[in-house]
Amino acid sequence: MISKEMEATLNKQIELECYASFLYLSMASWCETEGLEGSAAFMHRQSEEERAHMLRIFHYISEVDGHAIVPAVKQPPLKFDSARAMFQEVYDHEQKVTASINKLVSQAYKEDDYTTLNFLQWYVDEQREEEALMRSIMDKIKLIGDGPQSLYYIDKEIDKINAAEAAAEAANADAGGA
Ligand code: OFO
Repeated sequence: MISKEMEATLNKQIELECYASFLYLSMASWCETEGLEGSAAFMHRQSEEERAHMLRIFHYISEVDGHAIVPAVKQPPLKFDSARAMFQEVYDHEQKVTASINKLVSQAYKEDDYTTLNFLQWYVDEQREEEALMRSIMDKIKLIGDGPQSLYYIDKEIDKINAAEAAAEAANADAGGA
């Protein structure tokens, strides 16, 4: 059983994760229109991950006898100025998600809600990884540059990251991990 306040804050987090899933799906679609196939595949993967993040909270709320709420659909941007601007937006959004998770953690502490605190630990780790990943992409873009001639190379780099992520996930699944 969680407090009504905690239920409301967790439902807000569902909204944020759901928006991230739609935002990254919209980015995937834009990448496809720009011929950035590696980046499109990467964004599709990110979008799926965010949906999984949303569902994890959804099931948790139900498990602790709360009411998980499906949020209203907010349309994300359809176009982006450049690959660099798009990845910057991803990084900014992830930082916003991290700040929101941190607030949830502090609320769980204040309420002595150790079950939720324990549940949130997975998100704390996930956000650290996500931010590091996005920072490394931004660093690569800075190194390569984001002029029209550089786009091909940026996309290849993103494709490599995508392949590495897929391999890590497969290895994790084989090892019986989450
Ligand atoms: Fe779930 O917000 Fe990104 O990782």
